[in-house]
Amino acid sequence: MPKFSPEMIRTVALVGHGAAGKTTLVEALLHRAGAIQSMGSVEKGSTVCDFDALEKSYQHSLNAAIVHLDAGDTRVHLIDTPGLPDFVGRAIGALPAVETAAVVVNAQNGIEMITSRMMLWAAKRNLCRMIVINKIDAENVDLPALVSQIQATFGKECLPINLPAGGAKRVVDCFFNPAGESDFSSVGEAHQALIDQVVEVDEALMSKYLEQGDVSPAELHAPFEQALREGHLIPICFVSARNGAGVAELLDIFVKLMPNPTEGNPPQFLRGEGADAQPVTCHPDPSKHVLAHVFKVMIDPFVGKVGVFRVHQGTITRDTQLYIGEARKPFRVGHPLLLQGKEFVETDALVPGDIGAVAKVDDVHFDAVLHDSHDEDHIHLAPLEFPTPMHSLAVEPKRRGDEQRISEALHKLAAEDPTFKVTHSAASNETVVSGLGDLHMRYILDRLQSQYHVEVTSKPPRIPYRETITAKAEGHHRHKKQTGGAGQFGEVYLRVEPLKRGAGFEFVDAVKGGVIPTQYIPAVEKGVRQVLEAGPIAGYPVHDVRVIVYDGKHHPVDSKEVAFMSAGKRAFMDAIAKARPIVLEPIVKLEITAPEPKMGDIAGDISAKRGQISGTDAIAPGTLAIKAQVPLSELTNYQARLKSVTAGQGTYSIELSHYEPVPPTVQKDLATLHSKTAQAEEQ
Ligand SMILES: Nc1nc2c(ncn2[C@@H]2O[C@H](COP(=O)(O)OP(=O)(O)O)[C@@H](O)[C@H]2O)c(=O)[nH]1
Ligand SMILES: [Mg+2]
Repeated sequence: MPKFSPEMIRTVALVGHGAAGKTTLVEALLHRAGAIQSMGSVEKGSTVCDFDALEKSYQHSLNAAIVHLDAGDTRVHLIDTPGLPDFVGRAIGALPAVETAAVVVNAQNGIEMITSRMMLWAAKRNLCRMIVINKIDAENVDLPALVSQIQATFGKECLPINLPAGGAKRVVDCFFNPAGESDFSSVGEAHQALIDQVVEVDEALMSKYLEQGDVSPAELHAPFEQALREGHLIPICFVSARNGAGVAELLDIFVKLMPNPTEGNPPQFLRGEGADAQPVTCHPDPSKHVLAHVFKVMIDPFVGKVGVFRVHQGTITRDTQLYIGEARKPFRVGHPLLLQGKEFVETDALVPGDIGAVAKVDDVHFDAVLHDSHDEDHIHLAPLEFPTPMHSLAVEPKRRGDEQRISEALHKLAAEDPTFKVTHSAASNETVVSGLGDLHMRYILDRLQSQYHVEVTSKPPRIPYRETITAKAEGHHRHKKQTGGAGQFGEVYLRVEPLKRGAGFEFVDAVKGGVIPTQYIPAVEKGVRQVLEAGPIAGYPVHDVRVIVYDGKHHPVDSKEVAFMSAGKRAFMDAIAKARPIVLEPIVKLEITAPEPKMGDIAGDISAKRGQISGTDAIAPGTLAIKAQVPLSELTNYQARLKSVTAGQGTYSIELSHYEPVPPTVQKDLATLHSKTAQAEEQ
């Protein structure tokens, strides 16, 4: 029998902006629960969660780290996530593993970029949310103002569940407790406000409350969970990870108030893809079939591939045979493992709510569903939305002969990180790596060197322009060759039509009466697709085009695949040339956070970069977020630019928005450059 039933488990991801104190807080919670003897520190590189060599040298969490602790009869799984914008993919990835997102706010800095993002992402993922205000011990913090700012930003459903007391040396509960002394506000009023908010989800309880003036904590439990599930209540609590104030109380809140796996919102499992996907009900029941979701993959040179998963249904024991996704080959779990930072702890069984790991399973991959029956085939979790990696570098080996090793290492790094992509650009023959920012890229290059012992040089890649057409046109080509023996013959008539931006490519076979025999149609399509890779104007991929092949001719002896391939290719090139082709450029959503007085300069700079400002928000007193749409090609080196404009006080993020035609002068330059390169290659 497993020691813990799902009702005795809590799962919490600590999320929020970098330096809010999440890693230190996990340390304090582990210490409080007796899981570690003494508290480590981020500065000394001695915490359980920031165990990676690069985390120690950057003094920032770069990965999601998983720990567990036992508080009385309850097991609490905690996920410490990185808060730097560049590493936010690993925080988003951890959300499906938990019932509760605890958004940690730095009392000194107030609401920051990742605070707001995480509040939103956690809500989108249907998680119960709470806000933990940390560093209440620090100098110059204005906690009443911060609470008002939180309520103004995230809504009046954000309500204190405890309050600082004794000059931020401790906290006083306001949920179970209707009276007491606090540093500001009033315990009585906070208690009242909480109950008012909770009873709103339960009419019967509401009338009872209005009649009798109070309800017992026991009666409040179910509506409290419901209010959390519906986002109708977002409790705020106070801690100092440094002096320990509120840490025991926070643990108590996790145990007594936050949802167990049967009380949280159920995971969004689906069967089938796209619009046909059907929701699959999953029960946090240890006796049913296993359903577990891999939310993190680590590739360790010594342990091999490690998949970290959350169990949502069923029980995994030493003998369990598991399948990965649709794979037909089961693997044996061996010993189920729990994680404690870098340590693996063997355990007997993992039940719904548990976060565990399997090591040395090569096929395990990020976002995989593990199951123990083919009834669970084709099940996957509703896809997560990650920011699109837009920060790219073209990389080249420093030493000749390292190409293969570098490519393997990069693909391993990409398997661990949903916001890191490796692509090979055929147009420019470049290996391009993309991530969320400069720091992310530096981390990848550091990992290449420290873990995989390969070095690369890097430079800005070519901008991923696209080509498309703006009019319908006809194309024709007759391929005929008679050299010695058998000839080659194929003739193709086709039409091209522009498609909606982002629609991609469509190939329509409208040939009647077998004038092009069915077996040659794939060859025609293959020829057409060759042109898609490198367009006619400047050699960029062609997008958003429909090709309709409607007529042609064949020859009973001389028709061959090569002939139709060539005819398809030439006919398509013929059609594109007449279809008023244009070059498109990527436009990104740029969001900059900076002190208010710098906004004038930033806005001027954006206009000079052909950008358009779409809005500004006050996100904290004195700090504005400015949103704009700017061509990616104008943002090469923007990090350095923003640094000089804001004296190092600005941060920004970019995300792909859409593609737009380039100005005619740019198109002309790109075409000239392309024909020069093409000439140079021919010589
Ligand atoms: N004064 C004060 N400093 C803290 C507290 N918690 C963490 N810190 C410091 O804040 C910095 C960032 O902490 P860290 O745990 O790495 O934050 P994370 O990025 O959210 O994980 C470190 O220098 C910590 O020592 C706290 O409660 N009070
Ligand atoms: Mg951290």
